[in-house]
Amino acid sequence: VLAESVKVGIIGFGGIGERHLINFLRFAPQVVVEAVCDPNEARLEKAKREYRIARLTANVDEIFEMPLQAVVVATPNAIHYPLVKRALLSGWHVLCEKPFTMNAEQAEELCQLAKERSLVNMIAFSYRFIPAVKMLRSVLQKGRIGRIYHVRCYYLQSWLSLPLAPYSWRLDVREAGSGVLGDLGAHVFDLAEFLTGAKILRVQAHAKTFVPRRKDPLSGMMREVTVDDAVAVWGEMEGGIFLTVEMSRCATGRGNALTVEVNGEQGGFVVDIEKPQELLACPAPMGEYTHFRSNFASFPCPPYFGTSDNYYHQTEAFVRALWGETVEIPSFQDGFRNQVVLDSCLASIAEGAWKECRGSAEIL
Ligand code: SOE
Repeated sequence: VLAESVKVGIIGFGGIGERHLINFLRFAPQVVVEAVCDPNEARLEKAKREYRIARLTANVDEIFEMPLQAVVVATPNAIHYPLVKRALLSGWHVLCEKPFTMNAEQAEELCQLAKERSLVNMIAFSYRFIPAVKMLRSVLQKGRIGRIYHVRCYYLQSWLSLPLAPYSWRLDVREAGSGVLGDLGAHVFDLAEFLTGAKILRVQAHAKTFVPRRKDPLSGMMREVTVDDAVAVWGEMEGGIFLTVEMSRCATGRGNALTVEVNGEQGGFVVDIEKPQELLACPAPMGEYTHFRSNFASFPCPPYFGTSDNYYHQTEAFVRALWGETVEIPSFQDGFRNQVVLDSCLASIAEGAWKECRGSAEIL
């Protein structure tokens, strides 16, 4: 799409915004992070001091007056939709953080807008770029493991285990949309569909908030937590796949533990992102030798599946797409699909019932 030097802006310069920036630096001078926007002056100061970013602003309106070709939206979830919309209307290519939007209607609108304008559109489903994920996808695409019975996932973190852990925007339903469901579930549901190529058809979800009030470090006041701390989901996927998922930010002892296990007629596999370059596998002929002990063996991922730096590979994919290369990226359509599943989980939590994940047909 773009030949010479691409000028990129980053909106939202928290931890993940900075990580995007660091990775873009590896593609300089063909890609230049021209502008950073964040309401927090200290963060802007950091962008200036440590990365020598030319244009800094706390006013989001100003960024839309700048001469950019692409933008990363790495803000709290609720403002993804208005910012991505403005970016697309400005004719900019977009990499948006997950979860894409606050509901599937918003996601569908952005999807169509990006399509109409033929703009590169990507969602930061960063774990697609883990070597073991790529390897398992390749194995499953070859179809040699026959029918898939189970996709079993957990995504566990512990940063909210302590009741004294501070309040943040991630705990406000108006800013985040949900808790672990959108934050961690977005990755899990994307991986379940990406790995198997099967869609999640219906879900039943159960949520829990363990710590209902936390201290806001900005005001010093206690604030109500309006999102979930933990969510369990089970579901039915295409092909009769039995999906089970557990997610928590109160899983004491866990750092960023995301695993996906797939059990099929002719083999079983486990991806553990804390060991990004190995795939546990039990190929069919070995399956009958379990004898009440699991017999997975570890297979190293070949170098062509990339390094363990999945965020770098994510940026690389976006940059290649900007350069007009044919590269498979998680698109806004994938973000829309994901949003349909998240919406169905939220409805299931609210109503205590199974919910269909409809909406895939309209635009896919
Ligand atoms: C915080 O929970 C967080 O940084 C998420 O927002 C990421 O998407 C996840 O991959 C790691 O944890």
